[in-house]
Amino acid sequence: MSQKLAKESFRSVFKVVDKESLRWFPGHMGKGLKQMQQRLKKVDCVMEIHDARIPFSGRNSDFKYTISGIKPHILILNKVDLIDSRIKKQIETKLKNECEHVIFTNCKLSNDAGVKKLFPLAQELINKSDRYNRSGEEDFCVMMIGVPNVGKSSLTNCLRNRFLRKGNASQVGARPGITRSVLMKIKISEKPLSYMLDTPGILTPNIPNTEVGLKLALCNTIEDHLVGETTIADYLLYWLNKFQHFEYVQVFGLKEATDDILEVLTQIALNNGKMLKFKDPSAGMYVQRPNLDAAAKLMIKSFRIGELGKLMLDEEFL
Ligand SMILES: Nc1nc2c(ncn2[C@@H]2O[C@H](COP(=O)(O)OP(=O)(O)O)[C@@H](O)[C@H]2O)c(=O)[nH]1
Ligand SMILES: [Mg+2]
Repeated sequence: MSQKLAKESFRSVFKVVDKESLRWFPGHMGKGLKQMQQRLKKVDCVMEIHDARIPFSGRNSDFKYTISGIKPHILILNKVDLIDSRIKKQIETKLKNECEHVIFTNCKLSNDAGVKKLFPLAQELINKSDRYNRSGEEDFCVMMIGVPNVGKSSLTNCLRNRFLRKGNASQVGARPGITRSVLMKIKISEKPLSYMLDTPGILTPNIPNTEVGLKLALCNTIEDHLVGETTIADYLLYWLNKFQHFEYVQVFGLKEATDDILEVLTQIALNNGKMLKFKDPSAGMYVQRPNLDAAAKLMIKSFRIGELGKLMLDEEFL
């Protein structure tokens, strides 16, 4: 059976057996959001960071009610190294009515073009804005926000390092002996004097349905154990088949594309020597079977490090 022919035999929807297990997050942010709203008052520009593999899924826009139309807002799509660069323009166009300023970044790259653009853009937008309650302040202040694991800390470090590399040796964030928790701001530019809040704001992902939850889990934004590795791996397989990304067949050493997660996990376990040994009382001897949980972890990892191709999980929205 060829991979193309196999398409008809793949699942057309992804069914999750245990609906209760899908309550991954409490639906509200409560105290965290209130604190963030307080901090937002002290900044001139909000840098919202999200994972480029899910540009339309999982973003939490609650903060917008505080800043909408008041403070400049830049949407940063990080981990751009993991998607096909040819679709960047399409993503940007699609997001235009939500956010005018979209920047793609790769924090793994020193001197990344997107990272370089960020500060000049923020300064330009702040200069154009009326700065609301901060018009009396001379220094600029920026805050980074986003859901877990999208790269807030990495980007903060990139921006800090860029500034330090320019020969600004003794900056607030670079002095040894100062505990991070005491630091409130990191200087990222001298002229105009600009700071970034040291601790990024962590948003709770927005999960309107199961598929968004599973995409967020694949991108490591929800902890794996909350969803279950096998469920995440099965969703990945479903998604790869649905969008005809068959690189996995070769990567996992399969004979052909399949919709059967047990078949895939068994093969991955065998390839990687992930076996469980246990005593079979009826036979009175030790037997081995594939460790499917370990295999599921390996499968998810393959996706996360880009082994299965440059994949953008929101493909259906383009
Ligand atoms: N491939 C890739 N990985 C990244 C990038 N930026 C961050 N990461 C990785 O994503 C993970 C989460 O990053 P972190 O900065 O801790 O995210 P935070 O939770 O938002 O602060 C880490 O393993 C980083 O190494 C990027 O641009 N590309
Ligand atoms: Mg962090």
